[in-house]
Amino acid sequence: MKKQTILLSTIILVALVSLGFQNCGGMRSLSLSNLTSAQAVADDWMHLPIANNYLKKTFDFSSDPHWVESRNRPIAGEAKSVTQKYGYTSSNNVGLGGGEIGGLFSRSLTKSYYADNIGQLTLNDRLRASGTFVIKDGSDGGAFIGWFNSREQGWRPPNFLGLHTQADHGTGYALGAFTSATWNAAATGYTEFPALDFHNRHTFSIDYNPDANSGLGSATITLDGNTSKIDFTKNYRDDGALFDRFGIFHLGKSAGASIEIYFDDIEYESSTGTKKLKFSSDPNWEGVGNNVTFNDLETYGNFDFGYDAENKRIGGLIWRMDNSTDSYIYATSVGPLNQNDYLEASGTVTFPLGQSDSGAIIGWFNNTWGDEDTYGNLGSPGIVGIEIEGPSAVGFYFRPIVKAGKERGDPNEGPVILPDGSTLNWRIIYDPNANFKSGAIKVYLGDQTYVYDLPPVLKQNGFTLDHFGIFPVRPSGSGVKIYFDDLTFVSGKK
Ligand SMILES: [Ca+2]
Ligand SMILES: [Ca+2]
Repeated sequence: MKKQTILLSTIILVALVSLGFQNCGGMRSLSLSNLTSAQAVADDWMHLPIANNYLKKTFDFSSDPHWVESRNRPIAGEAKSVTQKYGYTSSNNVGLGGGEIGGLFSRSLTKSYYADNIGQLTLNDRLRASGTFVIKDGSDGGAFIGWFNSREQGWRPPNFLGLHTQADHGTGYALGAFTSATWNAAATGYTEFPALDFHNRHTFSIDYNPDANSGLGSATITLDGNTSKIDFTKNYRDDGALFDRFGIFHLGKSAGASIEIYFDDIEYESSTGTKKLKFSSDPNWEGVGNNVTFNDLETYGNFDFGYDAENKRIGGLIWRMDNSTDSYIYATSVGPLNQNDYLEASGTVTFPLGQSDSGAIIGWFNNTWGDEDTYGNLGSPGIVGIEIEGPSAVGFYFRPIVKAGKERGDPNEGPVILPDGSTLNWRIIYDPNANFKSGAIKVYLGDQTYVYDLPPVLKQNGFTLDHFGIFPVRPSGSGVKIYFDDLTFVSGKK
C-alpha cells in the first residue's frame, strides 16, 4: 500500500495532522491546501467507466419517500418533564443581600439562557469576571456562567469562556472552560478544584489575558482561593471566539437531571467596560426559554430521525446507542450489491447539533443486525458509507467507513464537519478496482477531499449491501442532529 505525506494547511486540522502521521498506513490524503487539483482528481473519479454499469436513484424529498423505518421515532413514554426556572429573583440564597440570579436549570437540548447583551468581545480582549454562588440542590444537572454567543449553547458550547458548574450525587464541582468558535475545547481538570458542598457560599474568578503565555493568551481560574490555568494554543487563537452575552444557561445534554444554583455579586467585562451587579434591583437581562416547563422527548436513546416533512429532507436526532441485536434505521432497499460493485452517492448535509461522543452513519448497509459477538461493532456485517464522528479534540470527521463481517475499516482522519448548521455538498465513491484491487473510497465534503485505501482484509471478507440510509454509531454516547437532502446513490446493477 502506498503512503503519502499528509499536507493539511487548515489550522483547525492541526490535531488531525498529528493523528494522520501516527496512523497513515493504508491511507492517502490529498492536500486540502490545493483545492483546484483536488477537484481535478475528483472529476477523474466521477468518470470511471465502471460507473456506467450501475443504476442510480435520486430523491429530493419533496414528498414522503416512505422508506423502511425501525425504532427511529421517539417513544412518548420516554419523555421527561423539563423545567427551566431561572433568571432574576429578589431572594437571598447566596446570603449577600436580597436580589440574585439563578434558580433551577435542567439538562435539555432545547436552548435557554438569561444574559446581558454585552456587545461584542473576542479573545483579543482582556476578560475578567468574578462572583459568588451557592448550589442548593441537584443531581447531575449543570449550569454555565460566563461569556457566550447567543446563537448557540450546548454541552460544550462554542464561543464560551467561563465556569461550568455541575451537581454530582449530593455535592458539586466546577471547571474553568473554554470552547472556540469551531468547537476546540479546553477545560481545567474535573478534580483540580475541591468538591463544592451544597448550601455553602463559593467564590470564583476568571482572568483571561490575551497577552500572557507568549501572546497566545491564558485564562486563570480561581475557585474558593484555589487557582488553575488554561494556556491557550495557537489553534484556539486562530479559531477565535465571539462573545455577545454574559450570563447563565443550562447544560445542553439529553433531557433529565437538574441543578438549583444562585449567583450574586457578579463582576464582568462588557464591550462598554466592567459591570458590577449586586442585583438589588432587576437588571432586566434578556431571557430565552428560561421560564418553561415542557415534555422533552429528547431523552437519551429516544431517536427521532426519518422523513422531515417540514423541511423536505431526511435526518434528525440520532443517539449513539448500546450494543443491541435490534435495527435502528431509516433506509430504502437497494441491490443487493457487494464488495466488487462500484458505489457512489452524493447530496447535501446540514449538521446543526453535535455533542461529544456522538455520531451517525449514512450509506449502504446489510440490514441484518446483531450484537458485537455476532457482527462486531456497529452491529451489521456489511457497511460502506460515511461516518460522522469524533474524537472530541477534533470535533467531527465526515469520514469513510467499511464493515466486512466483523472487520471494520475506518481511518482516524478525514474531512472535518462543523456542527454549525451550514449546508455542504458531499460525495462518496467506492472503486472496487482501485488500490491494487483492494478497493478505495474517496470522500468529498465542501472543498475537502479524502482518499481511503481499504486494508485487503475487507474485500477478502466481502460484504453484501441491501439497503441505503441512515443509522446510529455504537456504542452508547450522546446525540447528533444531522440532515441530508438531494440524495443520489447507486441502487443496483444495470
Ligand atoms: Ca444581591
Ligand atoms: Ca429537499
